[in-house]
Amino acid sequence: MAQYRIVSGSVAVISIQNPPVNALSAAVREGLLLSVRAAASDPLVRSVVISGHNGPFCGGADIKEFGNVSHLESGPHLVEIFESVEALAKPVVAAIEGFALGGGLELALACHYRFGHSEARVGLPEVSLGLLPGAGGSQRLPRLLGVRAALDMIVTGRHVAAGEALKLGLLDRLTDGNTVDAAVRFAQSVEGKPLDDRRLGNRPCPPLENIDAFFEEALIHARGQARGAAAPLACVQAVRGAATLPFLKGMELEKRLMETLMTSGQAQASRYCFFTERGAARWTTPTGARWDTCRARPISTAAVIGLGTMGRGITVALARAGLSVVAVETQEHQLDQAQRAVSRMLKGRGGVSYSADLQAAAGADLVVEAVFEDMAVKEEIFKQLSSVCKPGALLASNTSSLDIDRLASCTLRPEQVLGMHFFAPAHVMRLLEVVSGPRTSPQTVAAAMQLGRRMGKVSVAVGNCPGFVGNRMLKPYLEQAYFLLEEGASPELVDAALEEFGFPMGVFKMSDLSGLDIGWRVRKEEGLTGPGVSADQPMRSRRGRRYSPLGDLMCEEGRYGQKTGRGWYLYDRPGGRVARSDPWLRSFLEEYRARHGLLARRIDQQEVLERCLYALINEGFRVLEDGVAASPQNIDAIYVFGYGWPKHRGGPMFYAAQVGLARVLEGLEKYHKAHPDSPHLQPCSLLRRLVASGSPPIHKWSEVVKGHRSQL
Ligand code: T1G
Repeated sequence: MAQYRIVSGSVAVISIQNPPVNALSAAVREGLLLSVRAAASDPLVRSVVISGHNGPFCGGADIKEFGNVSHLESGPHLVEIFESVEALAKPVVAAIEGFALGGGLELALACHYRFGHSEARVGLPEVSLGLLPGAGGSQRLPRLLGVRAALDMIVTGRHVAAGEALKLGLLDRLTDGNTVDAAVRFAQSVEGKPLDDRRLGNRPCPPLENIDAFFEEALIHARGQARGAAAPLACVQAVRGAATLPFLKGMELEKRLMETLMTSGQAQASRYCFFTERGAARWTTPTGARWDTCRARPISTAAVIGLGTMGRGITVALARAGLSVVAVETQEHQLDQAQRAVSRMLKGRGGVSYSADLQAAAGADLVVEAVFEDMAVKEEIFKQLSSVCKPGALLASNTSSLDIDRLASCTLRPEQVLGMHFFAPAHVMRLLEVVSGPRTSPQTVAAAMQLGRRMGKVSVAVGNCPGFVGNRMLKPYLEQAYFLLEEGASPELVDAALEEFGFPMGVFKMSDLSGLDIGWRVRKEEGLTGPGVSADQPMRSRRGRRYSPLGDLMCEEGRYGQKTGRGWYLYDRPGGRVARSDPWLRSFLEEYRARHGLLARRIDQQEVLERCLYALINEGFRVLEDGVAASPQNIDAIYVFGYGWPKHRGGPMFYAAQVGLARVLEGLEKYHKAHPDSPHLQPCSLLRRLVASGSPPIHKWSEVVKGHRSQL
């Protein structure tokens, strides 16, 4: 787990061995400490180089050990090991290739010198796991870089490329060659030199002006970074300790803060997110074969049909992944605009050609249709693509909810038809729902999943139903928010509750951003809106279930949201971003309630959260029951990476488990009793079965779902 060898007569090279990322497991920690002690006591050794075996230096502490106290307690602690490294009387040089992250960078900070490959990257991403650098990083980094630069790295958790790290003083030397060889030569060159000023633990933190004001500001900024998250605040406190306390006192503070975070529900949720992101890629077919064992068709060329906002983003995402892309738009003016927009987003990078003729898609390995969300228009395009495109070409639709199998029926190649549902902006948002219809082949899904990974997406394979998974679950969430307005809440109250929970944007601000008219168009297509409602269907019910026409009425007033400068909030101009309360809305809601005999009542934030989130979670159980998602973890990956669900809350299904399934069931029963005309509040039978079977942990839910038809 830590290889030890002597090279060039006097240099001990300690190589961390724990593929794939050389994580600091108990065995590695054991081996590392023994090797450091061996180097200290070996009279032949005059200097030491620490490296990572087979590429990466070290990906940090072994996350798989967290939450497993016996593992964490077994083997020496990182703090103890790093103290031994720093105290060594012989120079220790870190040879960093690939990455040095978390505890890996903290190890490098305990070394006296840091040598990096020019392609390497370093960082302290613990905050994204709901933690803080807990092995001296919060105390050593400020002493090396100064408080500002160190705080930025620790609170954001960002990876820093080697060039920047050199400029910051985080790395002492860079090399394009073999990092270990270069580090060995460097180690020899510093043998016998004094080490005291190389020991960061001995160094005072560089002074900072107006320290109280600085950290006050830093706390406000950290609070805004992830509402309700504890880790960013603890990071600020730890760095403040580095700036104001002696090293050992600062280390005690770091230890206390780390212990609090490590045992918190937020760290558990963030860790769960880390693994759900990676687990989603391990899609399995109904026969249990993993998609990455399916022979996936290689995709090197693509065509995008329709160059509106989504089509442009998809074009950029594909080009950035190295594909050559033909971007097709039949409307000339739209084509010109798109060409300029895409070139801007690609910053002049090539790989994209443009055409107004669908025929240009003939040679593509994959075609992504991204035209107007209208089934008739899409069906016509799939009919043409079926005859235009070469045999074997995959035909994907970016539709956000329409029936993939109906599109497949318009072609002679239904097994190569699928959905690739990108999220706006498509070149930024990480989620990709890969939608398979009943006739889509596993190879087709596998090809899309692999392409998604190449684009840096979190690809999740889902089944075919209205809204697939994400948008299907969003519907009851939005519906309950509208009902709460009818019952007395304001958009501000609802949004404040959801933003306090941790969403970057509440449901009404989100609607204003995406545009109220989008949902209005879908409801019109479904015959739900406005004057078309028949006499026996009063304004507030459709097909026997409660319906709120509030969104329709807002659209009839031309209040589409940011794009028209007015929606649930007021903006300073069309396209404005800053939401302000609109007095008009208050009287609009009062008149609406009076007209429909609705008596406004006081609604608290707890009810807002339960009504909106439990309705969404309940639909998630229905999605599992229908076999449209392969696991609760996949649902959570969809909501964290596509819908802004706060990572420190894990995802809707993880959150349900954390709240307690019995409590969610009880809440749904209470609200369904009060609102029997809202079937989304009626507890799903799978939830009942899980509670009846003792609310097993989330990774065991699939045993209760087993036997259900799977669409994957
Ligand atoms: N521990 C355990 N397993 C890890 C791991 C880690 N630190 N990092 C990755 N893996 C697994 C991962 O689950 C996957 O496994 C496989 O390695 C490949 O990962 C004391 C407390 C390093 C940039 O936050 O950012 O140090 O799914 O697909 O795309 O202060 O992994 O194949 O079974 O992501 O090449 C801090 C987390 C820990 C780094 C590589 N370190 N990892 O990306 O591969 S806390 C981190 C990453 C800490 C100290 C604190 C990335 C990567 P499987 P992958 P990749």
